[in-house]
Amino acid sequence: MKRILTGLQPSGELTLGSLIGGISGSIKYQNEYESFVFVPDMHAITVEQDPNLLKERIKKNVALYIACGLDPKKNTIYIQSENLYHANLSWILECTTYIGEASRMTQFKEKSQNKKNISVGLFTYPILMASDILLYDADIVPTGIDQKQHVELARNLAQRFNNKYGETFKLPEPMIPEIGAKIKDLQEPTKKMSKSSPNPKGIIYLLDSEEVIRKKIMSSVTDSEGKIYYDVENKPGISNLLTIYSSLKEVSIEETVKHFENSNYGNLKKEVSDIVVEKLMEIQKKYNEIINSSDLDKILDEGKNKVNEIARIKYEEVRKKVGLGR
Ligand code: ATP
Ligand code: LTN
Repeated sequence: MKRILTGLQPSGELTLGSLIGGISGSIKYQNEYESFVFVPDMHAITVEQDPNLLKERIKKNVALYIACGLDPKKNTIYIQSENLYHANLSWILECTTYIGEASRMTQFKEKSQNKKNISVGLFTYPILMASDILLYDADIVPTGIDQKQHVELARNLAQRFNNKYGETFKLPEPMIPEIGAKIKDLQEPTKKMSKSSPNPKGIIYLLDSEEVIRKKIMSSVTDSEGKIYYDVENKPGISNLLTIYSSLKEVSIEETVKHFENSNYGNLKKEVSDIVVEKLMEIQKKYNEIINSSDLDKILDEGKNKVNEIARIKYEEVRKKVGLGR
């Protein structure tokens, strides 16, 4: 069975975008593949974090993923920093990476723009990500389009290492979702709905109350044309609402547009609010059960023990090939 692996950063409160574009990939394929899902908490500290908040969010996010439908029986769920081999392999891969290729990572350029005191970790973070992937011989890595270049780097590093030291790593493939690839901010619908964005009015958090969800959707930015059709360029607000509806109802955009053909913006917003509320209330109910039970620690301990053993074997093979130690 092929192995699928993804990491979801605990860098903020999870949003409707994280659900539709992020975690849904692993949920969709959990029956077809052997699935590994982890919290890359070491990636989170490449930028400033409040230690208490970070700790709280790590468990909260795992509980939310499970509440969203990630089945702990079908997925190995773990926390990156609870497995020391990620950082160890990352060092060996850093020594395999050229400064030139690391400097081409567009996400670093974006994230470091107009910022002071940028950490070296933010620069080398794609190499740690390569380690996350290569340690487990992942075949497929589902991520957003923004992460594709990093998966390609992992592939190149694996190839380079294999050429030099003999067959060691599997070459991973990125997998980018088509529909719902980008859920946009409700106030600025040309921008991604981002959990790290400063304006909460445009973002639906998975733990928002019903009242807040309805308020945010009813006051979302649209346009003055009054007609409902899908056109991301010219009607970003309406198209975003249609995408949210279509993703949560699991119907095509064409069917969604047809459903709202003779409707008005008020009605569209009301129906989108209804479906978002229905989904999120269901998720919140499950979340409250999970976060208050001891199951979560059990799941994370099992995940930790399993991946430590897999990673140990891979790391020892690599260490030996490179000539480290006695
Ligand atoms: P953010 O920029 O919101 O802080 P991120 O994309 O950097 O989030 P993650 O939460 O780790 O970080 O992303 C998990 C996955 O969810 C990624 O594959 C990402 O592309 C996807 N994702 C996040 N937000 C959205 C969105 N609004 N629409 C679609 N996919 C998204
Ligand atoms: N860089 C990713 C999170 C991430 C990841 C990974 C995803 C860290 N390691 C390994 C897939 C595989 C992000 O910022 N979304």
